[in-house]
This record gives sequence, C-alpha cells and structure tokens, in this order.
Amino acid sequence: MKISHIEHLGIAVKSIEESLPYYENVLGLKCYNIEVVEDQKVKTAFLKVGEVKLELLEPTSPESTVAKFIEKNNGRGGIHHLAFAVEDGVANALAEASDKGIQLIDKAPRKGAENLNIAFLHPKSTQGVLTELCEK
Ligand code: CMX
Repeated sequence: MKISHIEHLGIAVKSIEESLPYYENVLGLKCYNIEVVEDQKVKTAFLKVGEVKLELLEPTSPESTVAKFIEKNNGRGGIHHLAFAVEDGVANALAEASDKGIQLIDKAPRKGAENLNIAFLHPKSTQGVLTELCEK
C-alpha cells in the first residue's frame, strides 16, 4: 500500500465539552467540526495541527467501543487509534493487508467522519495500535 501521511490521531475522551478547553485554550488549537457518527456510536470533534488532524471521540452510548476503551483505561481517555491516508485506495490496502495475514475489522471500505472512505485493522495484528486506513 502507499501511505502518504498520517491523516489523524483518534483520542478517546469522556466529554468533548470538557476536553476542548485544554486543546483550544492551552494548546491554542481550533476545533473546526463536530459531528456524530451514528453507526460508530461516537461524537467527534476535529482540530488541525499543521496537516495532521486530531479527532476527539466521545462515546454516545455505553455500548460504544470507545466507552469500553475508556472503561478499560480506568475511566480515562487516551490515544485510541492512528489513521493513515492511503493513496492507492482503501480497498487495495485492505486486500494487501489481508494477504499479509493482518486481521481486518472492516472487510470493505465504509463511510466514516468527514465523509472519508475508511477501514480499521485489528490492534491484535497491528502491534497493539488500532489502525485506520482512509481516503477522500
Ligand atoms: N487500541 C489498542 N487495543 C485495543 C483498542 C484500541 N483502541 N481497543 C481495544 N483494544 C484491545 C483490547 O484491550 C483487547 O485486548 P485484550 O484481549 O488483550 O484484553 C482487544 O483489543 C479486544 O478488545 P475487546 O474489548 O474484546 O473488543 P472491543 O469490543 O473493545 O473492540 C475493536 C475492539 C478494536 C475491535 C473495536 O474497538 C473496533 O472495532 N474498532 C474499530 C471501530 C472504531 O474504533 N470506531 C470508533 C471510532 C470511529 C471513528 O473514528 O469515526
């Protein structure tokens, strides 16, 4: 696969409202978009750091995988996933990853936040880091 850059870092938070003042008032970043991704049971807030984005992820339901992640992390948020932009398509990248023995969470690309085509690779086969592949 051909990765061009880190598209975003996903950060789990208990509350976007409570977390944003740190990112905006201390780090001086600006939130430019807040969006609910219904099927993932998360509310997302995006901030830009140069060309890379931060995606704050707040669970919208106790069944959200992000709620589980926070619970497992003793009730604290933290870095949740790393998202790479792929130049030659998410479908190609998934096929290649699968051929190389990587466990896919998504067997085919689907729509994620900001209307990107996305797919996740399982952290058990990506050296412990939940990995997202994205394309515009
Ligand atoms: N990073 C690294 N490891 C993680 C993880 C994460 N974010 N989330 C879970 N794990 C680990 C768990 O600690 C667990 O490890 P052990 O078996 O050693 O305890 C293992 O993965 C399985 O965890 P689980 O609790 O059985 O499974 P979950 O129901 O929590 O699901 C995962 C884990 C990765 C399959 C799920 O989070 C998933 O499908 N993620 C992809 C979708 C997603 O993250 N959506 C939210 C963001 C959406 C967006 O960006 O728009």
